[in-house]
Amino acid sequence: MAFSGILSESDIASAIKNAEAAFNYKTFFAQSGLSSKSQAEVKKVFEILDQDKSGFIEEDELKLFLKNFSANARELSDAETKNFLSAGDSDGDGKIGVEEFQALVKA
Ligand SMILES: [Ca+2]
Repeated sequence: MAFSGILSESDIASAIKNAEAAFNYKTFFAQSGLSSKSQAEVKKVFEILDQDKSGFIEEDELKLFLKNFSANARELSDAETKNFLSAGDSDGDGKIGVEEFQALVKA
């Protein structure tokens, strides 16, 4: 899987299961183990989430956030996506860059 060598499959499975009812990025980052990873590892995860390799995670990519971790996971709702985006987008350009993502994961 995409995150092998970075995150454990069982941690990802619990994080996904917990996000089924309601998604909270802080909870997800903690349960998946991402919040305890190095900046370099977090950057690798960012590069996977940036599906079109634009250098930014845009709103449409954020909506599919959980699907990167499990193909069967649900899409985020519009409200969850907007909440996630506004939490990470500290310079207000409407997308999340790698440094913003690293800061959000460690917040
Ligand atoms: Ca992108």
